[in-house]
Amino acid sequence: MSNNYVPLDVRSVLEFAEPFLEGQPVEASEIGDGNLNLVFRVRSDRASVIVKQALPYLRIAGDAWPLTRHRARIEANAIEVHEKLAPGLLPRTVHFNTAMSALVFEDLSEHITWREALIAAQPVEGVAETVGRYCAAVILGTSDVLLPSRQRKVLRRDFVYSELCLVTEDLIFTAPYLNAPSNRYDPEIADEAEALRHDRALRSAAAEMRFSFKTRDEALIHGDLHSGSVMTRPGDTRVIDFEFAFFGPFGFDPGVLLANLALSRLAHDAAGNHAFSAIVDRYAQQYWAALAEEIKRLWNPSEPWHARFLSQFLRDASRFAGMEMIRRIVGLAHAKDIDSLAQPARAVAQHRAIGGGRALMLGNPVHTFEDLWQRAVGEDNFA
Ligand code: SR1
Ligand code: MG
Repeated sequence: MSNNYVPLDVRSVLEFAEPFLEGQPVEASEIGDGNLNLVFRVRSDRASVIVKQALPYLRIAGDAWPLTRHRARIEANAIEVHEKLAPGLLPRTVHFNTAMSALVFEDLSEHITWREALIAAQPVEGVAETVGRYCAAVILGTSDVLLPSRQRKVLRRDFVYSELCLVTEDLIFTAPYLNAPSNRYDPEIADEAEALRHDRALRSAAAEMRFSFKTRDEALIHGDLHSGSVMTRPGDTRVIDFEFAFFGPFGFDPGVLLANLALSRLAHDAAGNHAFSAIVDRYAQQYWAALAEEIKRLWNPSEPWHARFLSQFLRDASRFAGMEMIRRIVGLAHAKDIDSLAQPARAVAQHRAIGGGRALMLGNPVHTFEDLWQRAVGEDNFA
């Protein structure tokens, strides 16, 4: 990696973005969520672009958690693969600068993240189905189901098990079940958070899922497909943020996505916004139905393995969903959907999320999407 790297700021990014912008850059603002990277919007009087730059540390944890900037290269490589399989569903990449670990993208200035729309109870039609089709296309299209073995093995070599995979391993599968310094939780649920560490069945399920995450290199997955990794406006939805991409298990992306929808649903329930809860239920159902439908469309529907493949996929997704729900309550990175609630609603939603996560991880295998969803958001789960 080149030594010519310097972190950009709102002044230096003007010069950096100039070649990619119609007109003279006049203004830049930092718009990132603060977890990992610097993200700037740079404007001229006629146009705007987004510049995303990797920092040499995990921003949310401060410079005490160093990370290489290689994730920018992983993101650029994954975008290349995923946009061929799901054309039009990613932002257009304008440029990748290796030395600066920076990507320049088209500015989706009229879009907001799906998480923001969910928090604001703003319905956006079509988003769930689009994300379902995206998942089916990239999961099947980079797996041995559709990609010829030799091509797949060549592609596999470009995606190492990266440092960000280690971050996921730690934050999702390990830290919530230990007294880890990175954990964060409200005092109102401290007893429940601490009980996770003494729950042998749950710790064993988490260890098993961590092993799956590390060893099942089934498809080139997104690796961090929560509702903040989706940008939407009426009629147009795009998937963003590919730095966590790696060859991993089929069920991980759908599990993470469904978990984040479940957390939104629990937040709206706790706030008494039942009309929007019903909309989130519909999104979750539409997401899974679109994914299953697209799998059928892409794969020979008379393939005898098809039905068993889908059931196994759903079971896999349900267990990863359980892990994601728990870590977004007691781990380092929380779901704003729930954290933005005032008490006591926040603790109610957190309690139900831990219960939903446990039910998904410890219950009998789910058979239908409805089983999965009922466990994730049901009122009668144990916590
Ligand atoms: C790396 S910081 C914490 C979280 O933010 C990312 O979006 C991933 O979800 C990660 O676990
Ligand atoms: Mg992200």
